[in-house]
Amino acid sequence: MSEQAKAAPLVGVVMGSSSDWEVMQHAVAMLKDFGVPFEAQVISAHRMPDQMFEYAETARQRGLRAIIAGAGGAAHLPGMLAAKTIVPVLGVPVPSKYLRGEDSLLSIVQMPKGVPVSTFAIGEAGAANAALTAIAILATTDDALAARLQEFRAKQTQAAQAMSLPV
Ligand code: RP5
Repeated sequence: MSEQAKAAPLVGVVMGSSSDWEVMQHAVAMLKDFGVPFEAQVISAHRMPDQMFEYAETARQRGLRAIIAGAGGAAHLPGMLAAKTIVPVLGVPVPSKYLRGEDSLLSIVQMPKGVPVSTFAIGEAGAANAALTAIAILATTDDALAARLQEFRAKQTQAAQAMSLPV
């Protein structure tokens, strides 16, 4: 088992169904790349409401510093988690079958005032960026992680500067 897998998780990645994994794996991949200890599991708001509440209620005492929650359709998982914890909840709208995730986006982003969910883009970019935001939160008190995040950004700058066009 890797050191990362053995360490107490700092970020929780949850999703409403295993069908969300195709998108949510991009959050997990980013956390792995940065060496951030995480846990990942299916927690369904409407199929596992009691476990969802328990997860949120115990998140802070278990040491989680951010929760990345992905869901599709009537995507109430991030909002309901946020209702039960003060750990920052980062919501990822997963593309849905009929409305392509616009339903997921609107149901996650439109939280009433007082219980925020930080909401990201639909799909892969949102999952990766939610992880990068969790990393940025952790980096406020972790200089080594902050340096890795700076390096990540610098590589993107270099890649953009090296781009050429066929003209
Ligand atoms: C939501 O319903 C899940 O987050 C998923 O995006 C969607 C469909 O779930 P499955 O029917 O594929 O299990 O709860």
